[in-house]
Amino acid sequence: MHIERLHLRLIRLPLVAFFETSFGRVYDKTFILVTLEGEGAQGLGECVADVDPYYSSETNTAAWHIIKDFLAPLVLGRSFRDPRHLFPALARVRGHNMAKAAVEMAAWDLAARLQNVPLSRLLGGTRPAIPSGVSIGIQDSLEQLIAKVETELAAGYRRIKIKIKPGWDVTAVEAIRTRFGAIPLMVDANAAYTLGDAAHLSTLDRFGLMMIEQPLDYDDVRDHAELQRRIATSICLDESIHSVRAAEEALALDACRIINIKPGRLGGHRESIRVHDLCAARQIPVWHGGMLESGIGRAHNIHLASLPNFTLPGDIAASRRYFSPDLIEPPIEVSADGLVAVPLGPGIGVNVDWDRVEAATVETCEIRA
Ligand code: NPQ
Ligand code: MG
Repeated sequence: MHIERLHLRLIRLPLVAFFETSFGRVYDKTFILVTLEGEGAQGLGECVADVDPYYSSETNTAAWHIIKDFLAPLVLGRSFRDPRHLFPALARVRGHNMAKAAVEMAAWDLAARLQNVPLSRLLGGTRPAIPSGVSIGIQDSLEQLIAKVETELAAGYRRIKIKIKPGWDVTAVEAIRTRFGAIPLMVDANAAYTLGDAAHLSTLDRFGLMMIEQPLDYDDVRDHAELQRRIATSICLDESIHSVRAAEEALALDACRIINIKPGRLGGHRESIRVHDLCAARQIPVWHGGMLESGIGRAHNIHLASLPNFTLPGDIAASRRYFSPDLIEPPIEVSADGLVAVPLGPGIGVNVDWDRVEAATVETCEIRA
């Protein structure tokens, strides 16, 4: 695959409802869409960096600079026999995994289109549909939270995740258990606690949660290992798993029993597959996280989540939970039994509505070999 042109678009889309985590509330989503062109075809990648460096250190402004000034020169005018060769070709640039992932994933889409196969085939996907869960943000009241859970269960989603923070944790979980009983339920703290909160976090043990996601600091492994020794609920790591090596260290230290895979955080599909395979070899289940992606990034996630060790329902829900309309037509839907079908067309296999993309674009940049 010869890469001849790279195009960047900064896109802003309103969210259908605000989304609040322990690090803040957002009303819209701004992201970079990367197009790679070569041999008469195009591949698309969506950068999951945010406006603010609050989930991770990466931002859209930083990613734009890194892609334009450092990653583009490493791929333009070059030929790659296999999209697996992209990530190593970007290794001179330290960090910036979300910027790298956007370029790497566009190359995977381009490779799959050139071979006229669905992306899942190239990635090693084995399942025609994936189990879907939802991530419900912090609400203004317990009544609103209960109403949201009710809506999502009725839609068929296979597990509920709620965002927690100090002051919105035990009471929220208790309210859900009281109203809905033994539904598949988990919590995500986005690093809002410290090891000093271990006794408090252990009070969640009585609720039989599937897991608690990233309770401690965003780059911590050691304290999570200590916390896992002190609580019964399984820890799942998200933010801390930024590389294959970080995953190896977390598993070696028993810092978690489950891992959340996000290709943006790991540098793309190749590194995600490596973490997937590492976990499979150690009987550690994985699931696919979400970053409020548009239908383009969401489609990439669906293809990746079709690999066999993504056994737990992921944060990959229907388009309509986030964007109305989405950038793709038809949008991604969930079936009444909580499954999302893996697209069958070439590449990511979704149909982009370019008029909507144009209307939502606030800045562009084109670079040629
Ligand atoms: C998580 N996502 O698992 C993330 C956090 C998150 C669906 O829970 C803009 C960019 C907004 C990135 C909101 C879900 C975001 C974001 C939440 C990431 O921790
Ligand atoms: Mg998370």
